[in-house]
Amino acid sequence: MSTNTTLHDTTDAGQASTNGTTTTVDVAVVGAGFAGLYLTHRLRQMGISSLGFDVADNVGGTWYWNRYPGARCDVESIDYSYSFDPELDAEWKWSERYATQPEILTYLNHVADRFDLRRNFRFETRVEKAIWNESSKRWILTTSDGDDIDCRYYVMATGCLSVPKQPDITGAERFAGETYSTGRWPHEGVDFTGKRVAVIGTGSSAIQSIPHIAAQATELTVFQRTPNFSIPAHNGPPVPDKVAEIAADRAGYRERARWSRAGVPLEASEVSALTVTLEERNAAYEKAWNTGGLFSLSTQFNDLGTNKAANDTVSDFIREKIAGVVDNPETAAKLSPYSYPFGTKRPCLDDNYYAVYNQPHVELVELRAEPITTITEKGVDTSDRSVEVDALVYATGFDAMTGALVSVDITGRDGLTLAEKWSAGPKTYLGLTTVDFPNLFMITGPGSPSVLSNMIVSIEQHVDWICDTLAHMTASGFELIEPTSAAEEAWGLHVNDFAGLTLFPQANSWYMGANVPGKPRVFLPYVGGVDGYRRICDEVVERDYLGFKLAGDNREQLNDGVVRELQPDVTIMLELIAELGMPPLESLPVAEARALSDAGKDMRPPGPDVGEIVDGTFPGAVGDLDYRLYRPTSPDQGADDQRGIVVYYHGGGWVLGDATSDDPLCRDLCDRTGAIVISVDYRHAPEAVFPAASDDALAALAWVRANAEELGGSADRIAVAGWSAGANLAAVVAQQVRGDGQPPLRGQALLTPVTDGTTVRPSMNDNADGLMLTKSLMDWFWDQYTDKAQRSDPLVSPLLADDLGGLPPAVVVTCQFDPLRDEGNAYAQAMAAAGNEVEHSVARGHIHTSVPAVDALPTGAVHRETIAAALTRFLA
Ligand code: N01
Repeated sequence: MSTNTTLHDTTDAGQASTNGTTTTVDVAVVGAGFAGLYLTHRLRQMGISSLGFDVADNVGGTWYWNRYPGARCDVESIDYSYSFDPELDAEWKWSERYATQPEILTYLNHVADRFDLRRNFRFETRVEKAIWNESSKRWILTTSDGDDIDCRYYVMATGCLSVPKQPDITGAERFAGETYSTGRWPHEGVDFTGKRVAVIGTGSSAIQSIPHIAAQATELTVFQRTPNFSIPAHNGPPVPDKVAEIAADRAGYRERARWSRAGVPLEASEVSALTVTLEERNAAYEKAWNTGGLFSLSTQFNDLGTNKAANDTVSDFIREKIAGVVDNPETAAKLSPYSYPFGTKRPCLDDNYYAVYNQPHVELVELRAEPITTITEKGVDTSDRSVEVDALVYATGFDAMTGALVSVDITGRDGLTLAEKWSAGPKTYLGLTTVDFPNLFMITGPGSPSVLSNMIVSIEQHVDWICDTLAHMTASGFELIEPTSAAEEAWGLHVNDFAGLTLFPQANSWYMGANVPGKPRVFLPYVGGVDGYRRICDEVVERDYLGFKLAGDNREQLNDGVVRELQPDVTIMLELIAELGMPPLESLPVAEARALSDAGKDMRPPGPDVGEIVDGTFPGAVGDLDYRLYRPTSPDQGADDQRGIVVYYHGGGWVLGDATSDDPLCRDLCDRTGAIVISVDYRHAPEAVFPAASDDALAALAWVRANAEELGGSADRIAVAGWSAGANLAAVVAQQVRGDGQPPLRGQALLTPVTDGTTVRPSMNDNADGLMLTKSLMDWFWDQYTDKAQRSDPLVSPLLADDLGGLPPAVVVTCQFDPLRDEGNAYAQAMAAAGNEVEHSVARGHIHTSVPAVDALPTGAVHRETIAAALTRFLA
């Protein structure tokens, strides 16, 4: 076969051609584990030639190497198996709920035999280097046997936990006894009978192997740096109910797994752990504990992964279990994790792990109290003692997710190496591809659900996506694919934004790269779920490879763009609201629109507690109006012991809402600033049209100024604030009271303000639909409140005032996907240009209604803090 092998070379499907020391092939694959085997099978089915490489002498990947005693899968084997071939799936019977390593390896060998996959692999061969050749548009790989591989596509199917972490302990090389690493266990096994053994590490590998080592060794010393949460596996035969469920509808079960959150069909709770009684909670945990399994405890409530207080309840439950099993209370305390929330480091599944410490020949050394000073010829020295041993077992984990990818010296375009590109953390598009490395694919790479999911489901999804992409490219005359920088950058932000919604970043885990000294601390997997992620990958294809450049001899396609730009919690909220199927407000009579808008108040979180809430009335421009005052609990920061006051105007397009409608936001502002917040009502349109609202807004300020001391605040320290139409009123008031002889306003805080009734700016059309505040709703608000002729009046369009000088300092927050974004931005810029002090930020990924959604949308908090910090400064 010549170098111009085509993708549809079905006559020689799956075969590479060799010429001297260069082998030419369409796809080179590194790794003969679950991913490499399935990829090879699919490529052969498609008639695409492939050649795989593995350092091992046979298939198996991570299951080839991890042969330590007790090694098992921690996802039930029925789930942790291929689904691509229904006959294979139906025929294979697992003997245990959690298969042992030998059984999983037997399964992979069976798959390799059944589909005759080994002939596409070179074993005992390491890919050492890979260099992109820009002129031939091909990868050139150098292998340990001296051959070069010339390939169009290069796929790293190298697994996420395949490169053991080097022992980073002083003196490791000095030890004269037997040394083992759980991740590279001898094939012939190890007999510890009659030996003194040390195990360093207490992750999954240690927790699985320790009971087995203890059963043989005369003395076992376990060196623990961080205790782990471990759950009983309750291993046994496969769970009969589950076996029956799958047998009844195998295809349906597998499909549910593909569209589940973790790659395993599970019932998700919709209940917060904090809304049930202690008894109900513990009954749920007890049942889960007795069921066993990785997901049993974590799925009992919906907020264990996102709310620390909720998480404390399950963490306490496990700590009590540990105390109940381990006889010595001091040892139990050492085994109890406190430094991170449950689930933020991968929990372990065990078989009588904690009970091992009741055996007299097993000792736990807590390294936080007595660190290892050095390994010696005879054993381990800590700050307090020397422990002599015959054998030393390193169960110290892996350079996870990126280690295997950068262990090959991969050089992309312009001499850039992958290690250099990722020196501050991995950058990928979808965890599948990376800019400047065309035609390189990663299976379950960083930025994909990978290790947070059932790996087999995620592997199959990636292999299918890659193969379908190759088929599309061939059919369309493309032979080069590479993500765009914008798509990659935005994907990184999205992955990070999602992780930030969870407790994961609170742990120093291998998920964060924190277990390897010097590795950047970045959350590596994608936490948005197998289902959400699959939807995104499918959408990228449906939108014609959004975020990718494709090229062939005669054509090019650049479809730059970002697949997920909204903050993940905003997306979830929009999906939930869409499910409610509410009519557009502007399609309703005003009274019904108000009723519908008010109904939402009961569904939202209440916001933080404040010291005191007082409801009352004040004289508006033509009659009494309501106010609600929020008094903080925090001590006053003011020099004269009187608090600053924020006069707050609610949102609602001059039509909806009242003094209580932004209650959570007012509580939040009060709590964050320590100021008194007074939410004042104003008359609404269409009953009271322009300029009724701004007249009342001015009257409210006058009343607060006149009664500041009585209200507990200072007339010298007043700021105005508002959201949306309320921010419009705050801006108007700030202009109107310039130089009125009263103490000047200390500041103005404008959240997504309406500023200009005459101009349609790009954001009004870009964000016209579907994001809560729509263009048609905004038009409706304007029509209720003003005649078209009135809309250039600065009393409703503050941006159009002739003079913007001499205004109080301002903080302006606008939202990226808000129809009002550009007029808010323009007002901030115009105020700054007129010489005012202005702090302006654009809330990335937010919509008009998301920043006020206190406690419902955690990603809005940072922007509320921006406003609160500015107000605090203004009022100081
Ligand atoms: O590795 P780990 P693992 N001095 O990183 C400690 C999968 N897996 O091989 O936490 C002293 O979890 C380290 O301490 P600390 C599974 O996803 C699955 O056990 O960094 N101690 C930790 O205690 C799992 O999560 C299965 O403070 C040192 C331990 O070594 C992942 O693989 C079975 C140290 C490493 O724990 C990794 O598990 C096995 C030092 N210098 C693995 N360096 C199943 O399917 C590290 N440690 C069941």
